[in-house]
Amino acid sequence: MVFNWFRRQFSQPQQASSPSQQSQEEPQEEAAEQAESSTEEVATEPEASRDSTITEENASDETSTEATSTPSWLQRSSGLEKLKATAIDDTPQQPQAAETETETETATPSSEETVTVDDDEAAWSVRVLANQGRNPEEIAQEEISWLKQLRQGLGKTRRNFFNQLKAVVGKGPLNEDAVMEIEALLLQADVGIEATDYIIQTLQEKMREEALPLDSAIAYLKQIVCEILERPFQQEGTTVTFAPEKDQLNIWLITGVNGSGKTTTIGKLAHLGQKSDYRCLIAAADTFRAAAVEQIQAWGDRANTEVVANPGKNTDPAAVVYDAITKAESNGTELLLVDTAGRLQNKKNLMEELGKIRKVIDKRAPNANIESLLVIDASLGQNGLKQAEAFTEVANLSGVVLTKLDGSSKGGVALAISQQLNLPIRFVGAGEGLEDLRPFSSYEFAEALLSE
Ligand SMILES: Nc1nc2c(ncn2[C@@H]2O[C@H](COP(=O)(O)OP(=O)(O)OP(=O)(O)O)[C@@H](O)[C@H]2O)c(=O)[nH]1
Ligand SMILES: [Mg+2]
Repeated sequence: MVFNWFRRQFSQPQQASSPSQQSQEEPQEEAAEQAESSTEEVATEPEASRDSTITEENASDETSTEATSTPSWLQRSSGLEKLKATAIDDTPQQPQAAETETETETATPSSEETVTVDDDEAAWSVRVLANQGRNPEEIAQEEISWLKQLRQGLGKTRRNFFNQLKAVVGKGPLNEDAVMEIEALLLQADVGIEATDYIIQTLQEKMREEALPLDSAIAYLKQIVCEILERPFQQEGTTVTFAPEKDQLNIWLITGVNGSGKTTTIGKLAHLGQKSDYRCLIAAADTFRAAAVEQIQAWGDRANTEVVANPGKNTDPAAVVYDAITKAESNGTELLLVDTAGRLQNKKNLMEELGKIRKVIDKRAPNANIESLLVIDASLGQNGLKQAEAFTEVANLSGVVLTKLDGSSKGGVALAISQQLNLPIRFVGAGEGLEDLRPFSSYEFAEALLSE
């Protein structure tokens, strides 16, 4: 059975309720308890029997003598021993079940045979997955690797934030001065004024009720962060899961300013699509830059996906898209990814060209599921947001892909996007490789940004 990465089960956006209405002491999620209990089992295991890396095949042999609910690779992990010691009560509000369970959702990613939980970050990844109700049996190396990567990408911001926060709250429970210092930290992390104001106000309301020690302050901050990130998903007509429909044509138009990571994102999406068993096709509609066709062709080769292109001079990008839709219809393509030229939002003629591409798609494929994603380079901070309005107007945006979270980005821009643009973040990129892009999960992002 093929694992559909687009429909990967993760914690769903909470219903619109303010963190200030929610208790910190909510009962632990069942799966989190399971993870916790597996930690206890790990802790009681003799040291000598622990390997950090074993194959799934070996693992299944072991389960008969171990507790049945926890795979032996998880029980044996030395990294997991530390979970119990480091765990704070930061479990989110009851994560809900996945939106719609399909056959593919329950499958396990299976590109690698070996499951390794050999360090704190892998252990952290397992805990984050278990907290979302994931059965440890279903967790695979690929998901652990991705979460580690996300956490590493946000590592600098997280460490800065924690060290400074510790210094602030080391003096005692949070007070007004401490809140002001947290405000400065948030602004430095690119969270933006609007989201920072909201966070600070919500924190202050909470503090009027009770003084917060560090652990509770962090747990509460995570709730606020999740609430902000999830708000755009609660608009009418916005789905939580962002997956192409099987056996239908889905067209995703990828837009953004120069160098934001559009072409790279298309390559990664095509790869994710192929892995998730969709028939994919790429339209090379960046006809502006001489080397653009070659570049997307190279990504197509890497992702094992055909590219429709017209390498001639002064080719009309809308004509390429037209041809690509014709091809997609004739060969049963399910996911057509349209690469476009980078353009500044204030370049009128280029924006008009993009508007024309969108119109051709709408007209030529009225029955397709059409989505339009703005690729934003996270390392640009607030500057990356200025483009959005103009792109929304001409391309009718339905979401954002946030790239380069592994670089010098501070990560907080995700909050600014959600608060200021009210567009759902659909994917995050954290690296230049084929595997370095995954669907966005607000819970995982908040954990990666704010877990010590
Ligand atoms: N570190 C890192 N680099 C990335 C990521 N995504 C893209 N890049 C790099 O950013 C640069 C620009 O990426 P492209 O995909 O060519 O960007 P583009 O938006 O298609 O650029 P134009 O077509 O010129 O507008 C390349 O060097 C990519 O390798 C990412 O998530 N992390
Ligand atoms: Mg490009």
